[in-house]
Amino acid sequence: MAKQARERRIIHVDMDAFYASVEQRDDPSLRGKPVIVGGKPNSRGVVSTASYEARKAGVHSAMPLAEAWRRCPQGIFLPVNGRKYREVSGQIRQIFLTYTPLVEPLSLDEAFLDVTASGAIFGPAASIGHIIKERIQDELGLTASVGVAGNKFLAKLASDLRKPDGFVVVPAEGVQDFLDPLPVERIWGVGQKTADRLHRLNVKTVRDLRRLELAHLKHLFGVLGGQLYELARGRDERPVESERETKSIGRETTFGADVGERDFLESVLLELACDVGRSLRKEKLKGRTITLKVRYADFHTLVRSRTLAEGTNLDDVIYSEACRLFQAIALKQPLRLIGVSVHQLANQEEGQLSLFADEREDQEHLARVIDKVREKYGAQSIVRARLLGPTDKKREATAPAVPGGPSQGRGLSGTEVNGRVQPAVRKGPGERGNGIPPGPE
Ligand code: DCP
Ligand code: MG
Repeated sequence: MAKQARERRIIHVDMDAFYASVEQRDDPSLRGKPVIVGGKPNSRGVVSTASYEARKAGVHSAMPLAEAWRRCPQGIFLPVNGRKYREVSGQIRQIFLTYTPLVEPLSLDEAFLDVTASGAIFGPAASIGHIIKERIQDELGLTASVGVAGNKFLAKLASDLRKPDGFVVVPAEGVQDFLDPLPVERIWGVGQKTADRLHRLNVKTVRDLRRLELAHLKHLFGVLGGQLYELARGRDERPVESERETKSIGRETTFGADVGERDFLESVLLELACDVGRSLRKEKLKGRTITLKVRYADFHTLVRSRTLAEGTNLDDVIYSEACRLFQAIALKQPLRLIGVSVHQLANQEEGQLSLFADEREDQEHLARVIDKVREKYGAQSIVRARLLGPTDKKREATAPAVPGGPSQGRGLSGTEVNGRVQPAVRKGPGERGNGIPPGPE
């Protein structure tokens, strides 16, 4: 095993049936019952999560609610209370931070902790993991599954192995025994397609996978092949990346009159994405989660996020991800607001993977040059062709002006931070929040 993997001590914590467990905790009459969080059974949405009782009936996250109802008619269907789950998530985070500042949240209910340096004060990583699990139970009335290992890959596998209420420690000398019997699907990066190809080679378990040589794996799967080779041996050197104090950077626009034309809305998205990219570069930050927010004419608000493998501060990447999220949203009514934000921020030098590094560096260099030109000659000195389209006229006519920024007169109405709008605060990093990535509304 790699030296670093043996020396580091990483804990992965993942709450059990998170949203449903919070609901069961707060309403004892729901305990032991099949609780399905996501909305009304006859509505068009999907299941956010289901209690383990409902899972027995075959209900799972992302399943249409109508299907969940068919499978589990006795289920208790509840709406998603994003605010409450975010609050609990913040309380869990506070427990983590007692033991290490190196906490990397992956979602509201899941985080990696690097406790390598915490041993002198708090004892071995396994004890810290155990105490965290107990504190979550005692102080918050919820169960968590915890994995403790020498790296992120193994710790996450471990926390998932005995869910719910699991506690699994992978000792440095037991890594291969732990990994070998697991199916290849458990390995990070192995989706259905890769699994099918491996199965055709008669590779079903990690033990089978270790029979394949590095060159062969690379030949078969390219970069992923090299990764599979390493992971099959329990090697993973990705650092735990704690968030900076600045939690998110975002821009949003409220229109003077509601807008239903996609083309126009996409051009607004481009402008917002460029603004967010510029702010990130100015702060020397990159973010991994791109979030799109839309508010319909009736004030119903949707928030959709996508997390990238690597952080970015490039306008094009932010724009294309925001657009992709936007295209998946039905424009059932015109919009009164649209916004883009970037979360999971880290210093731009941190956490770089080498994939496509050259191309990315070129793009980043170009973006910095453009920022400098704009700084010197004004924001309109370089404008994207798309933003010079006929829609520009309409925007001038429909949107209220906010003074003092490059988008003056174009309806940018504020900076959105952690789901809240700060009117007339035009730029700069987000406020200091609790570090929780955005959850569903
Ligand atoms: N979630 C969601 N939509 C999904 C998946 C998850 O809204 N498609 C929300 C609801 C979950 C929470 O995120 O409660 C955490 O996701 P997990 O994948 O960790 O699932 P659970 O915590 O619900 O269950 P598990 O015990 O399997 O971790
Ligand atoms: Mg969970």
